[in-house]
Amino acid sequence: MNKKTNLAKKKTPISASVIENSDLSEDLYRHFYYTLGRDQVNKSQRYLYQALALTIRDRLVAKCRATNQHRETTPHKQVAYLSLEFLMGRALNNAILNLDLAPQVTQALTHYGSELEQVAAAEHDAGLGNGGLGRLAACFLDSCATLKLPVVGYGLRYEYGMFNQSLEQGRQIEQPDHWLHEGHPWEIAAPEQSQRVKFFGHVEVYKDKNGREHRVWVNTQDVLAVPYDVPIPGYRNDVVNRLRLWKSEATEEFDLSEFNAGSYPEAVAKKNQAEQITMVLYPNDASENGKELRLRQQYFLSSATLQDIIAKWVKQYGEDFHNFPKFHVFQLNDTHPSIAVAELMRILLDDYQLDWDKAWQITSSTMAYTNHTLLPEALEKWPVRLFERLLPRLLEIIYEINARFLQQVATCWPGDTQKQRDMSLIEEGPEPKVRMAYLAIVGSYSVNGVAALHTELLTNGLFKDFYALWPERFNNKTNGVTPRRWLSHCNPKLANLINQQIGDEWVSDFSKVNALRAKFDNKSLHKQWQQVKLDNKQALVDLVKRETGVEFDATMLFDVQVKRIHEYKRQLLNILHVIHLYERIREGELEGFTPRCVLFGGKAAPGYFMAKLTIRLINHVADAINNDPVAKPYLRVAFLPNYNVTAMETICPATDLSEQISTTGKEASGTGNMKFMMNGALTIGTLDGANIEISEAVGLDNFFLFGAKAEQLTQIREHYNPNEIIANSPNLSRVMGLLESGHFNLFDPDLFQPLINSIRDNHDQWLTAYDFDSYVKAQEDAAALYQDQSAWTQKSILNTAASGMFSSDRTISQYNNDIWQVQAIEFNKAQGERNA
Ligand code: B1H
Repeated sequence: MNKKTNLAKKKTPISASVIENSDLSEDLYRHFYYTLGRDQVNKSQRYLYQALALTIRDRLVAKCRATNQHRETTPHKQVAYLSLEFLMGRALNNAILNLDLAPQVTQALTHYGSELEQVAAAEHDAGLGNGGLGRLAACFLDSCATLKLPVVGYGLRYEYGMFNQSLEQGRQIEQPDHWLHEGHPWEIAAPEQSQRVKFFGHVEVYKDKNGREHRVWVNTQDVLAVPYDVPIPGYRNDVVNRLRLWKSEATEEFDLSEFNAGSYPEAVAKKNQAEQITMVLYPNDASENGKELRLRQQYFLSSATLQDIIAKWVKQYGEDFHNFPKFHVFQLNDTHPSIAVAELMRILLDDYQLDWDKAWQITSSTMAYTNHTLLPEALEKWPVRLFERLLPRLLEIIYEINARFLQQVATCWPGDTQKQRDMSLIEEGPEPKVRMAYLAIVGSYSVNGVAALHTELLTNGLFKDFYALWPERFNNKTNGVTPRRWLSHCNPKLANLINQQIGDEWVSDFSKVNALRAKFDNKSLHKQWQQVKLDNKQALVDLVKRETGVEFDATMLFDVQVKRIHEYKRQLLNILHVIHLYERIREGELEGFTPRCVLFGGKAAPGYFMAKLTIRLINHVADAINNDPVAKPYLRVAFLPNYNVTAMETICPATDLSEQISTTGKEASGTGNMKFMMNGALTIGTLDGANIEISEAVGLDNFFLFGAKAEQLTQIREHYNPNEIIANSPNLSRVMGLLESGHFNLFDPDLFQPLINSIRDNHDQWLTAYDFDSYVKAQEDAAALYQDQSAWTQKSILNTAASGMFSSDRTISQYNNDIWQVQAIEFNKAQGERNA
């Protein structure tokens, strides 16, 4: 049967093939001219971008529908990945890469005298995340689609994403990121699938005619959750998964009741209150949020998502939930959506009248929790009082979960009441609090950390009592990043070179990159490898010049630290080393000096004083050095404002030396470290997070290791005396001398005193002084090696070659094998034809 008659017989209203086979140039013109109503006069890059995005979206929608249908109609298990953050960055180039449309797009744009690079630059980053945790969720979605796994991301459609950062006299200034301002062509709203989410109110108890007690949550103030779907294309495999982002809106009757009472303005004000929920992303990365609105966001996401999935279940299977765990897994991205545990219980108990044991069996065999941090300030605890007011029914359920759980604790540790207090979901004290991580552990069948060391510290530290109770529940899933965005797309020159050397299968099977290893000593490859790096460095030189005015020199060593600004990440240690290099220059200690450009980038949480002061210090030091003609041939320093996903796409291909220098035990994994490694940077780092696995994969000969080890920490902290360390270290004394002399804050005495004090404090958690000398030594090794370009290039190639295991495809395969156990989507013949 030929395709035409086949389609005609099935009466497919509009087939995917119509779109796929239609001419991309014509579609682009149609969207530009008709959908957007533009003509040649106003052919700004922005409209061209929008028209192109819509053109590509047409092609995604068809595949997305086929994938959805498969997911919803075939009786297979699926995963919902719940996350308060999805740091997607730009979508256009990613879609073009994954659908293999670059040649057609380039051709189509010639009619407008435009190039893809300029058009793509008109897209705003979707910055719906803070840092690593949000970007990990985005990489995971790419890998799930590429591995054809039926996984749907669920998040919030924040009106304002991560703030835009600018600098004024070295200070961070935050500006709102109204990323939706010019529209978001990738999303498709599905208002008919909206859900109602309840807040406030109280619980009433009544008995039915059988004498059974029912608890009803009444007098609530409801908010509507409206879904917006964003397509997530797999790499050249016809699968297009979905990211569903919820927007909060006021319910209609809410408005109406007020309106009837004659209070129109009040009604509109309430509407604002409802819409506030998804107004803005909290920019606090791994530190305290604690605000009521944040808890509202968390419940809003959890409730809307669970209701959505349950509604579909009921439509398909009726109210029999017996098999629900065979078909659904909820992966909780940190504790942020962990209220889902109590919410699923509420839905099953209150909306579908399941008994407690049945509901608990279903809940605790569908939830899985990923922990991303050990930092105490990031461990979520919500005041019981807040819960009582905002989510009274959920608090009752949490109390009941806790009561039953504590019986288990009592059985396991008879008579040990301290153990019960330690493990209780409720922290006692003047202001009792719900410990969200404990709720997540108790309610999940899997708990994982994000790197080997991190998981070890969870099981024998933070969660050791829970590990003793349920060892089988705990597992490690070392993070990864997608090689599509973080190598193919962002570093096309290196990707081409790798293709020439080993073929292109690495793009979807990144373990294959290991084949490069055999060529690490190939001299002609060295030359090409160096040329690619030089070209990429030139692109970064241009970016740095444009954004900061500082002139980098592509022949110097590029030393880069870009990530959130946090004390534990120790940007302060890095800038102390920069001051040390400056002192060497000033003192004429130039023997063996390797000229270098040091780049910093990253945002500080708006209320994080020490992080903001660190940004000022970096900028003051940079100014002093960049304005000193003596330093110019040897050292240049810049702070790139507004570091984001798109900036990283230019930064990581151009980096020689990747700074991963957190205090041991503090960085759960890190993922920037992996992006740099893939792109052939060498790492200078501590044995922290995934650095450990990186150094093992590439070998310590190809990694600049320094700093205290995890097992030494307790002892070091016990006798820590930084002033003595400073006094005994000529280098550190000299650096502190210059810093304390006010050289970098001539007009603002004492400006940097809080930073100085922190270094000199016996209780300095970050051990800056302790690690300084070994850091300087590792930096000297790196500088010396850089002077032997052939040796450096060997190690650069070996780093890329050894980065195979840091693909998020590997990570996701492990999530699937060990936790989810869902089957890859295989379109059956009919679906395949519909999709063809
Ligand atoms: C990570 C966070 C985080 N861990 C709270 N925890 C947030 C916590 O807005 N909040 O309230 C936001 C983010 N983020 C990071 O996760 C770790 O620090 C990294 O080491 C890790 O690589 C990343 C992904 O696992």
